[in-house]
Amino acid sequence: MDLFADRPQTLVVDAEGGIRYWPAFVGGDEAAAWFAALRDGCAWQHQRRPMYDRVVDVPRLQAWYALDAPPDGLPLATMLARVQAAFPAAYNSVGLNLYRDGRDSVAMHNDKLHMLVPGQPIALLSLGATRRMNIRAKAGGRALGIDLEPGSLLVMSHASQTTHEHGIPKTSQAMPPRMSVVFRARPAMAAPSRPPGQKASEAGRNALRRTFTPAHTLNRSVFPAAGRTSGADGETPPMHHSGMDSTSPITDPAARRAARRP
Ligand SMILES: O=C(O)CCC(=O)C(=O)O
Ligand SMILES: [Mn+2]
Repeated sequence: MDLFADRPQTLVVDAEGGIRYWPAFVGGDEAAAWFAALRDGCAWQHQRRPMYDRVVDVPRLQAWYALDAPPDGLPLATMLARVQAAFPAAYNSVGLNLYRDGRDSVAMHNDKLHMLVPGQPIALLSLGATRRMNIRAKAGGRALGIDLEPGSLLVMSHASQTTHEHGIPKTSQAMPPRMSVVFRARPAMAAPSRPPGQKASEAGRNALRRTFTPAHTLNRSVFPAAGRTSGADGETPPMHHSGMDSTSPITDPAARRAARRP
């Protein structure tokens, strides 16, 4: 039995709370129910973005919602209330990542600072399969590997995004789907907007659907494995897109290798 499962463990220390990991933040049954509801109910998108001289598929599915207008039928409001109770903050946006199998990943990155309200944390709930996250100080040194269990919560300070990078590497192990549900406080100009006259709930449901390829059009199976390539990518707030890129290219050759399909 993990004696520390019911309270947060500090992984990185800084003046804003650093990076904390709470393994059993919610129970297994609840985590499984949330996973199924979000897997089946989210408007999953399969994004493509330029990288160097190519356009690559982002190797995971993504969905985004404004928290002032979460769509009906998803457990996002309940999840937000649980996160708020433990780590109160001005969360107004949620981004979801669906890793269909071990070939899906997110390259080492920090979340975009200009898309975050200073001082406000990022709260990341994990559901589905356990996947390893690497956390590495930008100053150098060994990466810390943390297995993100279903029902766990990882809370990263805004400050930690200036000092550390994080990523989910690919794995050759057989891997069922895994999801992360990431609550953030976005600056007002970055929050998803809705056209005049559109109801908030409708805007939340349709948030940015129009700008991205719906996952179901790729249609290989329920969660298509088609077209996944490696590459630098990271958190992507599509509500703010001049092109499609959201992270700086990875220049470290080791990190680039790590981002490739095994
Ligand atoms: O899926 C994860 O645990 C990491 C996701 C992430 O880093 C992001 O969305 O920015
Ligand atoms: Mn991130």
